[in-house]
Amino acid sequence: MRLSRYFLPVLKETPSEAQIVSHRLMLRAGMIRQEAAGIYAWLPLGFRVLQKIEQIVREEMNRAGAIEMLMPTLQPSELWKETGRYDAYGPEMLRITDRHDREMLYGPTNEDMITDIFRAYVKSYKALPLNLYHTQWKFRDEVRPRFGVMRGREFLMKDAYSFDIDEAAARRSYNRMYVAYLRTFSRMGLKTIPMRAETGPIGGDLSHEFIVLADTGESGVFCHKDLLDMPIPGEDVDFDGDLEPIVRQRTALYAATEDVHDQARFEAEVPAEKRMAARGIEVGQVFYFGTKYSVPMKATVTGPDGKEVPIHGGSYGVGVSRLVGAIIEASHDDNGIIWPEPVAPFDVAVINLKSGDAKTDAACEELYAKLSKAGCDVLYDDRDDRPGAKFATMDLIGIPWQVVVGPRGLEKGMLEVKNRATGVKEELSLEAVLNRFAAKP
Ligand code: 5CA
Repeated sequence: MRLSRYFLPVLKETPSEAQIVSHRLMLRAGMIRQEAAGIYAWLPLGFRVLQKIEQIVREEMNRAGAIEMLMPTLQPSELWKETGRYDAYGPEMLRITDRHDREMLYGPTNEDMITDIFRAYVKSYKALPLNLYHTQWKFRDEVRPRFGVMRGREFLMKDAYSFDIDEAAARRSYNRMYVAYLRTFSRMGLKTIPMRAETGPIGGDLSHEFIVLADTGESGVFCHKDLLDMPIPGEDVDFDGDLEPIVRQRTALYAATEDVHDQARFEAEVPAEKRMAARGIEVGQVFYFGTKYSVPMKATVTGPDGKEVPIHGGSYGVGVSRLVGAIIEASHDDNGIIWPEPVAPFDVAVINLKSGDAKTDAACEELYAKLSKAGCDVLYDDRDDRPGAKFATMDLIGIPWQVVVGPRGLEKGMLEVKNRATGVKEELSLEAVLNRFAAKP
C-alpha cells in the first residue's frame, strides 16, 4: 500500500475525550472514529488489525474442533421469552420493533438462538460433541460505554457454543476451549491469566475470565504469581486427548476476579510473597451452564440407552474488538503503538527519505515491488514530507519494522532497518533486506 493513496487520517493533537492510552492511540493513529456513544467506524488501519485478530481466533477455534457459522445480529424475541431471558436481560438489551410490530432485539449473545438451531436438527447423542461458533457484532446498551472499543455498545465477539451428552463430556469441551484460549491470546503476544469468575446473565456455576494485566483494566483480580509464567500449549497439543492436566496445572493455583474473590482462601492458599492483587482487562470468558438452556428449550437427544436427555451446554466468548485496545494497552511507548507482528496491520514500513530523488525513488519502488511480491504486507511512505514527520507517523501506527531509504545510505548501497519494539537499527543491503522479510512466512 502506498501511503499517498491510502486513507490514514492521523491526528496531530491528543484527543481530549480519551481517558486511556489505547483509546488515545487508536484515535490518533486513524484506526477508529466514534459515530455514537460506544459505536465506532473501523477505519482502514483499524480494520486490518481487527481482521488479523479475528483470523487468529478462527484458526485456534478450528484447531480445537469448533465449526464456524454465522448467525444474524437481529433476533426475534420469542426465543428469549422461552428461556426467560427477555425480561431478565433488562435495559442492556436493545429492543427493536419492526414494521409489523414484531418485537426484535439486537443480539447481546447467542445461547438462545444456537440452542434453537441445535434442537431443530440434532436428535441423537451420535452427533455429539458439537461446538459451533461465529464472529458477529453484538450490542449491549452499556450504561457507561468508555475507553473506546474496550467497553463499547456495539462490539465484535467470537462466541462458541458446545453441546454434550453429560457433564463429564461438557467438561472436556470446556477444557478444549480453555486451552484454545491460552493459545489464541499467546499468539497475539498477550499474557493472559484464567481467573475464576462470576457467570452473570449467561448463567451456570463454572466460569473463567481470561485476563490481561493492565493498570487501566476494569477488573480487579487476585492470583498466585506463578500463573504469570505458565507454559503455553504448542501447536501440537492434542485436542482429542486429555487436556485436564493442562487445565488443572492452572486451576490448582488461586486466581479469581474481585466478584468471586475470597480473601481468607487467598491468604490460606498463597504464600505472602506469591500473592498478586492487580487490575486487568477481560479479553475472553468461558462458561459451563449445564442444562440452563436445554431444559426450557427442550434441546434433547437420545442417549446410547435410548432415553431422551437435555444436553449440557457451555459458551465461550472472545472480545475481538476489545482485543485491539487490550493489545495496545499491553504494547506501546511514548511514541505510539508497538504491534506484535502477528496482529500488525502491515509487516513492514518503507520510508522514502527523499521523494522526488530519482535514485531513492527507484530503490524504494524496487523494494516495495519485491517485498509485496514475496507476500509481505508493506506500507510504503512515498509522500513528499519531512523525514521527521514520516518517522513519527510510522512510530505512532506501530508497524513492527521500518526500512529507511535515503540518498546517503544508497551511496554505500545500504538501507537502514529499524525494529519498532527495540529501537535497534541495522544497516543492510537491499538484497539482505529482501532476504530478511521475503523469507517471512
Ligand atoms: N455468550 C457468552 C460467551 S460466548 C458471553 O457473552 N460472554 S461475555 O459476556 O463474557 O462476553 C465475551 C467477551 O466479549 C468478554 O470476555 C469481553 O472480552 C467481550 N465484551 C463483553 N462486553 C463488551 C463490551 N461492552 N465491549 C467490548 N467487548 C465486550
